Amino acid sequence: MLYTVDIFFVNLSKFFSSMQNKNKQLLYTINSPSDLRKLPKKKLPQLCDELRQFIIEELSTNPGHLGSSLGAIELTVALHFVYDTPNDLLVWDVGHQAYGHKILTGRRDVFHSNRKYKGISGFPNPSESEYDTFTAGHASNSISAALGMAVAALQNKEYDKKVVAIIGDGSMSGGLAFEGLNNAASVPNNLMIILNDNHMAIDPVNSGINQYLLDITTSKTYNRIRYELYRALRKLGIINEAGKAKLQRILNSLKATLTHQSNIFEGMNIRYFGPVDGHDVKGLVRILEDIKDFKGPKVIHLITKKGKGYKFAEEFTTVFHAPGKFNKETGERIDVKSGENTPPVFQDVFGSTLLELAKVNSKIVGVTPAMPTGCSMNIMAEELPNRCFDVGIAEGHAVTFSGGLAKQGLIPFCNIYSSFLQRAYDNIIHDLAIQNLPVVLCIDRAGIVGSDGATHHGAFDIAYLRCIPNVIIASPYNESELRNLMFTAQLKNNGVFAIRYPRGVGYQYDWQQAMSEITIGTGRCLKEGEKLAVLSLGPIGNTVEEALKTIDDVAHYDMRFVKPLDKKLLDVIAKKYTKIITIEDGAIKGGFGSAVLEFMAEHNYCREICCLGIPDRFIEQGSPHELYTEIGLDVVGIKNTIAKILKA
Ligand SMILES: Cc1ncc(C[n+]2csc(CCOP(=O)(O)OP(=O)(O)O)c2C)c(N)n1
Repeated sequence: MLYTVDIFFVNLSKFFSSMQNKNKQLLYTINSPSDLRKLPKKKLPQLCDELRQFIIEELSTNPGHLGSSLGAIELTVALHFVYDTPNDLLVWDVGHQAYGHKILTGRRDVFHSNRKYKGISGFPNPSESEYDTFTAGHASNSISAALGMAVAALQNKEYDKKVVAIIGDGSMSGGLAFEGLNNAASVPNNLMIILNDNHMAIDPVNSGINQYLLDITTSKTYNRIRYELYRALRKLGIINEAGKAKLQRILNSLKATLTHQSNIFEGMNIRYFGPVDGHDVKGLVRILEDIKDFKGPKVIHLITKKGKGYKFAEEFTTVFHAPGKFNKETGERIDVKSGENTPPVFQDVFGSTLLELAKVNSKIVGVTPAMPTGCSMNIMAEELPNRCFDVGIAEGHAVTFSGGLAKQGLIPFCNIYSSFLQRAYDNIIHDLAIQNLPVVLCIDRAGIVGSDGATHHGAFDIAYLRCIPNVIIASPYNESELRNLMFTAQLKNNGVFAIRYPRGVGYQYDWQQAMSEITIGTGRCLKEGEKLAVLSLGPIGNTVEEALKTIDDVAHYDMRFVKPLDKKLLDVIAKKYTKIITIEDGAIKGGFGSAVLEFMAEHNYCREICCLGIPDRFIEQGSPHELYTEIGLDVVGIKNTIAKILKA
C-alpha cells in the first residue's frame, strides 16, 4: 500500500515538473505559425532548441524519421517566421523532414500519434492540415507541384502569394526535379526553391549533382561577396531589379571565366543564392526576408547537417534516418528486428542471396535507386562494390539503365520498393518488356508496409505489371522460396522477371538452404481439403496456414506465380471446388484474384469466388497487424470469410 502511494506521489511530482517545464517553454506557446511570428527574432534559437529536444524525446519512444527533421529545424522555424503560412504555400519534398512543420502548425499535442493507426500521417497530408499543401512521400515532386502553384497564383492574380519548394540534395537527383527546374526557367513564376543540402540521401551520396553542389559550396566566398554586393547596391538605391539581372549575368560570366565552372541554376536563368548556413536561424530569416519578394524563380542553397543537434544521429546518419525506438541518452536502438531470436527480414535474405549468386555468376550486377541499405544491397556492395550501382533517387533511370546492362549481356537484379516502382512504369514497358530484356525486378515492400501509410503501401504492382506482355510475376511463400526464385531468375533469359516480397521479418529460422530451380508458372498444394479452396499468393499464405489450423476440410494452394498462372493446377481446382477464395497482399482490382477470375471466365467455369486483398481505397498508416485487421487479411478476418462462404 505504502509502495502504491509512493508511486502515486512520484508520478504526481513528475507530472507537475513536466507542467512547469511546459509552462517555461516557448514551444508550448506556439499553437500556430501566427504565434511564432509574434516572437522577437532573438527568441528563435531558443525555439529551435526546444523543437529539436521535443522531436528527439518523442521519436525515442514513437519511431519515425529523425535525422532529416533534426537537420531542417532552423529552416522550418525561419520559413514559418518569414512567410505568411498558410496563405503562402510551403511544399515539402518527401516530407520526412517536416516534423517540425507539423509541430508548429497545430499538431504538437497530437504528435504522439505520428504514424500511428488513426493518428497523424508521417508525411505532409493535405487532408490533415491546411498547412500541408501537397501530398508528399515520394521524392522529387516538390518543384513541379510548387511551380504549378506559383503559376496558378499569377493566373489567379494573387500577386502577393508566395510559393516555396523545399527539396533535399538526395531528392534533387531525381529526374522529376530537373523537369521542374527546366520548366521553372521558361514559364513566368516567382517560385522560391530551398535546396537543403546535407550531402546525404538515406545513404551517403556521390552523384554528379552532389559533386556539383559540393563544388559550388567550395566557391562560397565568391557567392557571399556577390550577395553582399547586391545588398549594398540595393540599399544605396544604385541598383534595381532589372539592373540586378544584368549585373548578375556579368558576374556569372566573370565567375565562369575565373573558375571554369558555371552555375547550373543560373545557367537556366534561376537566381542562385548561397551556400548559406542552414543552422543559423537568424541568418536564414535575414536572407529569406531579403529575397522573398524578388521576381522570378530563385534557389537558396542551404548547407545543413543531417541529425543536427543529436550526436548519435550526426555520427550514424544512415541508421538514424529512421532508427526505430532508441535510448535517448545512449543512442542504443531498441527492438531491432532480424536478430538472432527472429527469422530474418526479407530484405536481408534478398541481400545475402544476391551476393551468394553473384559470386558464382559473374554476369549478375545489382542496381538500386538510392536504397542500398533500405533493400540490403549493401551486403553485396561491401564485397563486390564494382558490381553494385546506386543510381540516385531515380527509379525510371534505374530500370532503363538495367535494360542497357541486360542488352549487353549482364543480368541486373534491380531492386525497387513497390510504391516507388510506380515511377518507372513506362520504363518497364518501353525499355524492358518490348525488348524482352532479362532484368530481374526485385520488388521490396510489396503489400501493406505499416506506418509509412498510403504513399508507401505496395498495393498496385501486381495490377500494373500483370497487363504487360513478356513479364513474369512471382511472389515467394517464405525466405527459402525467395532464394529459389532469385536462383531461377538468373538461370536463363526469362525476360522481365518480377519477384515481389514484403517489408519485415519472414517465417524461417533455417532459411539459408541450398537453392533449387522452380518451374516458372507452377503453384503447389499445401493442404488438401474438400469443401473449399483457398488460393494464396506470397507470404500472406502463412496467415492462411495459421487460419486453417483450426478449420477442417479446406484446401490451401500456394500459387506462387500470378503470371504465367498455373493453368493446369487451376483446371484441377476449378473441377474440384465450387467455392474458391483468393488472397493476396495487393490491390484486389486487377490483382491476382482478378487473374483467377479471368481464367475461370475464359474457361467457362462458373464458380463462387471471393477475392481478398487490399480494397479499392487508400489505406492510411498503422501497424501491419492493425491494417491487416482493418481489411480482413488477418487470421480472424480470413477465418470469418471462410466461415461466411462455407455457410452460404
Ligand atoms: C521516389 C522515391 N524513392 C525513394 C524514396 C526513399 N527515400 C526517402 S527519403 C530518401 C532520401 C532523401 O534524401 P534528401 O532529399 O537529401 O533528404 P534528407 O533525408 O537527406 O534530408 C529516400 C531515398 C522516396 N521517398 N521516394
